[in-house]
Amino acid sequence: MNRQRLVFATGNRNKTIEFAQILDQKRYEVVSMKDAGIEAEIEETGSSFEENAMIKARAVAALTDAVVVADDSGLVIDALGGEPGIYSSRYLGEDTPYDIKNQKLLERMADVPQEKRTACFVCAMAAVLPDGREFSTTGVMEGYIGYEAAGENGFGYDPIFYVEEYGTSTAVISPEQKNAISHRGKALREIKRILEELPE
Ligand code: ITT
Repeated sequence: MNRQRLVFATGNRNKTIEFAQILDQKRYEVVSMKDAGIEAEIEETGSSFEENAMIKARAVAALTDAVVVADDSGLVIDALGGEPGIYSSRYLGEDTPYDIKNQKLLERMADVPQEKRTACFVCAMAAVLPDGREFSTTGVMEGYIGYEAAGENGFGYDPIFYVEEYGTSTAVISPEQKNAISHRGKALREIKRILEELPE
């Protein structure tokens, strides 16, 4: 069996490590863009998570003979018309600390009653093969925006995103507990299944 090189198209090192851990290592050698010597500033110009994931995957696939996987994710808050959505990392500025972003969202949600505080995390994954075939998957984690930030685990918007399963935020539960129910975990397991079932 030939081990195939797979480039994970992200600037986020944690995403590459997580992906390498879940994929069959005997079949795919997962490398970051940096390790593959690929430098690309890709503009996320799509109007959905799926479009943005595919834009990233195609852009990197044009620069390599490897399999390329990319993802795009974010937080969708119903009471705010879907904000921050595909602009999650750019919300209030790319370099603004997340405690400030989270505080701002809590303020905007201050008068929203419990039953209208629904939200979800979405993750779209796109894969482009050297022969041009394309695949994509989407994972969703349903929850609601709490009234205060809680927890130190996770990253980004986790402290204000609460799940019914645990009655607390995804920054309180363990990484394993989050991974089992998360948008990224779901999209990842689905793209893993597709990649591992491809005929060699
Ligand atoms: P790349 O674009 O280089 O992959 P990125 O970290 O900017 O890296 P995204 O474009 O997918 O990744 O942006 C994800 C945004 O959504 C980011 O601002 C996160 O804070 C937020 N987000 C996504 N998944 C999350 C999670 O599980 N917990 C908390 N916040 C999350």
